[in-house]
Amino acid sequence: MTTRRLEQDPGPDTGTHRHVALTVSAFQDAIRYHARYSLGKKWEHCSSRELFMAVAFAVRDALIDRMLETEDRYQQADPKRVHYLSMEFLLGQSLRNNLSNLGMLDPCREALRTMGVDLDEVLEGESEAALGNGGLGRLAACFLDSLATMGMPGYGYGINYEYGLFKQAIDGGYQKEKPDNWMASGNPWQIERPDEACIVPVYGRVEHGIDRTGGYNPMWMDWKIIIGVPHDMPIIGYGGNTVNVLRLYSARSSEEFDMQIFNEGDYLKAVEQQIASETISKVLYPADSIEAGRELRLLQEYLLVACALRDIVRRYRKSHDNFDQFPSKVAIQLNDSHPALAVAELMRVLVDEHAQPWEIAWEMTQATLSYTNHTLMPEALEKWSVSLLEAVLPRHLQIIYEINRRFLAQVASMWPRDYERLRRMSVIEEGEQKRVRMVNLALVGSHAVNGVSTLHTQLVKTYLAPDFAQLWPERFSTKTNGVTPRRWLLQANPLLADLITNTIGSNGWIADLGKLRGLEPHVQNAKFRQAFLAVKRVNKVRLTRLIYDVSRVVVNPDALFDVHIKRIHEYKRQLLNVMQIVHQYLCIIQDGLEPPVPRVYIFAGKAAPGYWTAKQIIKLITSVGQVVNNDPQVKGLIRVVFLPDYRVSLAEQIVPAADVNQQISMAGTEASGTGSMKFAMNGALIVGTYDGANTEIMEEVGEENVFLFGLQAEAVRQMRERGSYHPRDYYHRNPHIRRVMEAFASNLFCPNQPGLFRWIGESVLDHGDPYFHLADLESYIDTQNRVAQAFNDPAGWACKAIFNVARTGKFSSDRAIAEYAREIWNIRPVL
Ligand code: 26Q
Repeated sequence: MTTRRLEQDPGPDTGTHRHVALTVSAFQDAIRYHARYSLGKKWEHCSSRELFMAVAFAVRDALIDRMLETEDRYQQADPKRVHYLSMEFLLGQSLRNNLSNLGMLDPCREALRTMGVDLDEVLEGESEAALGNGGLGRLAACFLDSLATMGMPGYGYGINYEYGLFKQAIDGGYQKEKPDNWMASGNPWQIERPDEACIVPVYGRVEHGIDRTGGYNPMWMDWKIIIGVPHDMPIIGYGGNTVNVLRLYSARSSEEFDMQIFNEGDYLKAVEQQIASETISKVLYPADSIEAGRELRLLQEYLLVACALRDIVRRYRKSHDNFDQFPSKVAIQLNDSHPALAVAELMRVLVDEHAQPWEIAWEMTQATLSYTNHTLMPEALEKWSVSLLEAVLPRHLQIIYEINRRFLAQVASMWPRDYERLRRMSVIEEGEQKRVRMVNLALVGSHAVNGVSTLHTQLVKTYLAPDFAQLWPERFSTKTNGVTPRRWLLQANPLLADLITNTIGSNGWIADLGKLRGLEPHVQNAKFRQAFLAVKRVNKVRLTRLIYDVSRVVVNPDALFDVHIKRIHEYKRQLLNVMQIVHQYLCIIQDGLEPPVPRVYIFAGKAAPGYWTAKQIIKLITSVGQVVNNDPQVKGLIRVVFLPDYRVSLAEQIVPAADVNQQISMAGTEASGTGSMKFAMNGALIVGTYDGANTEIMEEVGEENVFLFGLQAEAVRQMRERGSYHPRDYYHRNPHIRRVMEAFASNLFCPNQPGLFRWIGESVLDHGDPYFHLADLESYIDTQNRVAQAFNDPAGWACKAIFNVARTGKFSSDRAIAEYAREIWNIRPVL
């Protein structure tokens, strides 16, 4: 009966519609069809997972039509295209997003309902594409969404890891890692294209030949071969008019090459070789900072770069018979320095394979490439030993040396005899182990370099690459991160989305987030504030159930939900949060001081498997939770929960239910932070330091609607440089701080494992507290007290929360992509 209404549903109002949305009955037919002919079953006999596959196949058909239409449109217009190279794409689940962007969420729900099936259960049957560690990979996913939404010709290039980021279980309070075999039960979104496989030579040696004209003609010989097989994932924009492609490569062994070994009769060796090649795309590296330097990682990076560039050049050559227009048709964005080998590979392709003169090739390379920096932490900056590169990519090493020779000559001509400067700027780090600095390679090979927040860009220019910023000031810019409001507001928080649309009187905000400002006049309306708080309450009740299901802790949905979810890292200071919680706990049980509002502290996050301290922090959080949650003196005023297996879909459930979110990295360490933006859109207030994008969020939403505290980056740096930070001074001066530290030493939280948390005192008091916990603890405690006071006034709190929603337009990834498109890529929508 709803069919007729849905047939007339105009869908999202984003311009012209070339495609007709599936009606409810057409949807049912498509699901039955795919259950039968793609899965070989009657739909009535399908499990939730199988129904997910059937629905996904039905949706995929619609995506493919639009993908082919989009490519035709691009062929016609021959626009400049951007290619986003990233070792990580943290997509999460796709079905809800694809349905929503197609405008088919309601018809699909209705189709399934009449078949007696609940869409939400079907959605849960999808395994997540966790092809990333955190911020950097999720940013790439948001950017793909925005590119497609804005009708921009943009392609993602990445690795099709067979195993995504490990799954986290909590066992005895400790993290246990389990493999994430996410494609084991099939992946309906990927279209494998074996006919477009890319042959990638590695290892071997360079023969120094001379060509017919007497010129130098290096020959890369005796290489081994890896095959990169593309798997295309359609990326649909909001409204469904544009479907771009994310191309992920799987490593396969080369049968022809292995045939030689087969013919030589060494069958086992041939199979071994085959397995070794296929290992390359087996697993995502689970560390987001600790330097790896491993050969397998290098092969992964090269696989991505070689396949992507081959594809880009091939497509360009289809419609152009020389390279004159290459930089005006092709932009390539390097997501951090991980794909920086693209600098050497593009030079190799142009010079060795397409006989371009070095100077011309270099101009084109620089004009094509641009680089985004995501971190200042020295241990996260990739450097490859020259000896490893020489073995794996001998011709690339040669090219890197030549790039460096010419570059340093240029520097030397500007700053004669400034050998220190040459040493700092060189792509090659000298020392007992010579190493290639991937950041310097990316800087030298790009025409544009950007940081991901205003503060971060400033720090890149002053501390990470001051010499480069002096040499090429015009190349540096900031592109403050953003997140997609489709996934993080429209889909994650449908109740708030509906309230916003009804209040503003239009859903135009979905593709133009600045329109959320239209909420501001309604802040004074008590009815609206109540409706807003009611939505938040529903979301909190839902999270309350989830918390009980996964951790058996009962929490009060009327308590303040205080959320700290992100990778576990010392610089992100989950430990500072725990110190504050312990302080509150001791205030209750020792001083009889009760906080003005009950509070639930919610943590989630993964620790890199080799990061001892991060894993101890998880154990600390779970241990404090054990004691606090079971102490009758606390009377339920404090709850501490650690939700296992933090991932995109878990964030989608937590973010809409948060009252405040913790963004408390040591100032100067978090490049941007994007979680904060998702929270702000969902009406959660930031408790944060003057770091990353926090200051920019404050500037947008208003000082009175965030809680910022602590030392600023400049102060931290000075204290570090001068050696003037002495954590023991804070310990001796402040009895509260002393009491917290003594609690860790006293085995209060580890009665059965004495000494378990002694490392905290050792790190903080004996080893100088490298992340300045004690320096910020006092102002943090004050701030958290102010938060509790403010939460006690629901009307005042609702105003603050609503201003956060209304004023976060800037933090849409659409704005970020518009800036990249205009200022770096020079691309335009093709509508
Ligand atoms: C390096 C070497 C070997 C193996 C892995 C890596 C590696 C992998 C991932 C190094 C770093 C990463 C990820 C970094 C990251 O996520 N950075 C975050 O990027 C976000 C988007 O710009 C920012 O918001 C965060 O502040 C930043 O921490």
